[in-house]
Amino acid sequence: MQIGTTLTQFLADEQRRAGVITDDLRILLGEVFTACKVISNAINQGALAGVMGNLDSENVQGETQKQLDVITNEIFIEACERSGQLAGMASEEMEDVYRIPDNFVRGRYLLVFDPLDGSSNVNVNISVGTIFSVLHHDGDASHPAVSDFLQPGTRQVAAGYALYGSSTMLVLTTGQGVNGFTLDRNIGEFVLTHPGMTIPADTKEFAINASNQRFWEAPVQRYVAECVAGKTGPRGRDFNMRWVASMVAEVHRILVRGGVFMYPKDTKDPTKAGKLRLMYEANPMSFIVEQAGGMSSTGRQRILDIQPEGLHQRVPVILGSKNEVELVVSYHQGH
Ligand code: AHM
Ligand code: MG
Repeated sequence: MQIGTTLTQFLADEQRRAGVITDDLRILLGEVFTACKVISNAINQGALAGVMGNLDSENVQGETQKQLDVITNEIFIEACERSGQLAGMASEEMEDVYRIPDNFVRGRYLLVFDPLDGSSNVNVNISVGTIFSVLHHDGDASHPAVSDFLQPGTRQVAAGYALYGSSTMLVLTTGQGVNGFTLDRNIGEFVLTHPGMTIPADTKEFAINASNQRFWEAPVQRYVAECVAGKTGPRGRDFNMRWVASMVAEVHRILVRGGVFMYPKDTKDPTKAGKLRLMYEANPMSFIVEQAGGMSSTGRQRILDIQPEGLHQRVPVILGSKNEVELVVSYHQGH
């Protein structure tokens, strides 16, 4: 019987091969993967665990928290705070930086995560995910400040997501391409199933929440109208549309078969620059997409180049197949 390459083995091989991964990073990522496995089990239990409801609380974004938002955030903290490699963590579910308590060894990394992305899907049994990003920490390990986290996406050390779909997958980049692993529940290990993932440059599939159409800007209106016009329009071919309402599932589909995902700037709420959060949604996903040969932009700027101004900052996101994203960006020029 063939075991295949486990994620643990893969990282050890990569450390020897490319020398980018350190022992410390490997240890930290190991705890992140453990957290994802625990979350996978929790989600898999579904209604049996009795934790599918909403809480009375709101997170820092003013969104109603689900029981599982809070539980998955706690799982991540518990698994990762004892890694010995972290100075602090930040997440969608916590307003402030989480500093590693005094009773744990601290390290030189920062971890940013969205523990349960697409959580509106969880009680209808549709795919959800976890997104994470690892940054270096050069400052005081006992007291990391918000400013220590505000590094542009180009400085990410590693980024990845877990997708809790019909199978659980872990997709990872450390800046040497993108690899996908599937959780083998019989042995409790992620096994390499999707080596060297790349995004086709062209696509006939796009993803956008069409209920926001009246709020879109002209460049996005134009792009979508041209896709919808299909064979008889300026694009000369028919397009398909998908919307899962889970960015992890959306990005995963694009990594497997190409496509464009857009949560663009709109006029729905002028106080918000976009829907998705830069630090723990847009940046890690943009790192992965670029490493897979795709492109990621706000429409006006490469996402990875943005200098963050806040932990929970929102940005417009247009990512996926290179030629299509370039086209959407070209429609923004001069707008
Ligand atoms: P969440 O992190 O609160 O779950 O929100 C992020 C999600 C993305 O996964 C998804 O792309 C988008 O929000 C869905 O938005 P909408 O509710 O407009 O369909
Ligand atoms: Mg999210």
